[in-house]
Amino acid sequence: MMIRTVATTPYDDQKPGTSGLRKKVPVFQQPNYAENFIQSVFDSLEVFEGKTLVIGGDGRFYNREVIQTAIRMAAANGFGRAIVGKGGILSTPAASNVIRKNGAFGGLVLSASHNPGGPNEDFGIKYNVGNGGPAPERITEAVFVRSKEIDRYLISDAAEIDIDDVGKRSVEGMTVEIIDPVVDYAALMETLFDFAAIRSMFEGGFRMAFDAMHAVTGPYAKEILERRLGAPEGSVRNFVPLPDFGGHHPDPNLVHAKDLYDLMMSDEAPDFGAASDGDGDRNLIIGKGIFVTPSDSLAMLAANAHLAPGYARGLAGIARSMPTSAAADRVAEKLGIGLYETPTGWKFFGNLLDAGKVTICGEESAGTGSDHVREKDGLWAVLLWLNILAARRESVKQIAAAHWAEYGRNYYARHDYEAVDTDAANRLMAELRGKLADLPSTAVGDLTIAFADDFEYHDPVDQSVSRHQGVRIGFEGGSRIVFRLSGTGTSGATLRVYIERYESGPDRLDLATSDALAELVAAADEIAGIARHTGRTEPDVVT
Ligand code: VG1
Ligand code: CO
Repeated sequence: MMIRTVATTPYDDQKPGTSGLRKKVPVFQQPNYAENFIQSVFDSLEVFEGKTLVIGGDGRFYNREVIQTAIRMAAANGFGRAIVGKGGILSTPAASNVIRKNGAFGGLVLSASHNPGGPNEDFGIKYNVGNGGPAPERITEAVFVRSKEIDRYLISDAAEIDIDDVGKRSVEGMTVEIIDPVVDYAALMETLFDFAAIRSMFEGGFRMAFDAMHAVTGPYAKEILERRLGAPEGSVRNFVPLPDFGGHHPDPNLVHAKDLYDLMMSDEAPDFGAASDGDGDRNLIIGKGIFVTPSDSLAMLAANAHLAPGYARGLAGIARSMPTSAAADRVAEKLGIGLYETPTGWKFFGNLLDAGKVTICGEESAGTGSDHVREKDGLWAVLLWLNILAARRESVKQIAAAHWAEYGRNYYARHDYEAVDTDAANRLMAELRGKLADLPSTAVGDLTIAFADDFEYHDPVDQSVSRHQGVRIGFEGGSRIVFRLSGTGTSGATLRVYIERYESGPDRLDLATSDALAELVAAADEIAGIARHTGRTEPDVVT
């Protein structure tokens, strides 16, 4: 075995986005592409000599190759120990837990999350820091700077490392510990939730369908839901992780988890339906006959969290990303706790969680989580819902109706325009930003604009400032439209338009979302010129 210093030349496109570096597999397969990025990460960190690095991924195509590379590079760069999920598998929240539990220096999570996988689809690499959460912007910016000047990387020429058997090996003096990816995570869940109560609910005939979408949560859900909680075999579907996710997008929304949605709306619907994404950090919640928007789910989970043992002490505060609806704000207000509004991306919650300012966090993009790890956590959200259902002995529909009656309802939808021409998308945003000052007080149809700004976040813990995080248009009466460009896509640009309207009248809690939002949808096009700039008259995905 020998450590080699390999000369390389920089790539200019290794800028981490909302959640790490994501590119098409053929881009990652270019000579030294993954190596350059991993070395740029290592070169941007403080001293880690002898420390522990966690390595895992969501099992997608190219995962195993990069796991091998990452282990060899970690050894060559001086890490003392690598903890690797068996088969190269660790869900994102499980990786976060392994980092925290072992006091690791950090971790590499190989995933492109909800993006499709396969030889011509997406791959990704993300670095997480010692608190278990995604690296803050200060680090991701340093990585990008480094990636543009890198001229060498260090790698061991060790032969292929066995990652398929639990146990310890050694590479260049670095210990490689292959661990079961599920055990620690399942144990953590048992400390948070009333497994006995959920188990007896299943014994009483409660039924659920969990769609793992052929992605990483399959083995986790099988173990926790079927083996430990006693859900009948077959409750977890599509549970075998596949490198191409069976050719589907492992994105738990109403488009890509349509089979589950159709089941939950049918006469054969079980009591509860849920799904998770490629790397296990997102969740979709559907009750019998009712889809719960992620924004509403955050609010309902926050309002009921005290019913689970892990949160019986109450919540310190709630954080949500800016485009997420204000439903959680009303819960925070009632509980008399803080509500924090952050930019899109889980990395912005880390400081608030570390400082003990918040207990629960959420994003409209199907991400919910708490201070148990520093990532959003799909199965955690499913288990908290199950715990609440077991404690309240009511249906999802009843819980939602009671919630809306108490707090009012934030009708909400996100419209995505995918693979839009990048220049056209940038022009749309630039034009919008250019006229923000003129918008307040102007009328759009029957609506009047109350405020218009470009969201800027001042982190209350480390005082860092993040600018240009999305254009917000607020209307008199409380409705809101947000425009921003995605930072996770790999082809062209994705324009996201987030639309929200609040209603509290008892006779206005049961509208169809599309009807409730129709006027705002028209206003969004009028204000931003979506069709004019992009040539699109309909969104590709509505969630
Ligand atoms: C999207 C979501 C964001 C989420 C991010 C990573 O980012 O909007 O809320 O945190 O994906 O999720 P963007 O920049 O495309 O809007 V995951 O589950 O893809 O790691
Ligand atoms: Co994800």
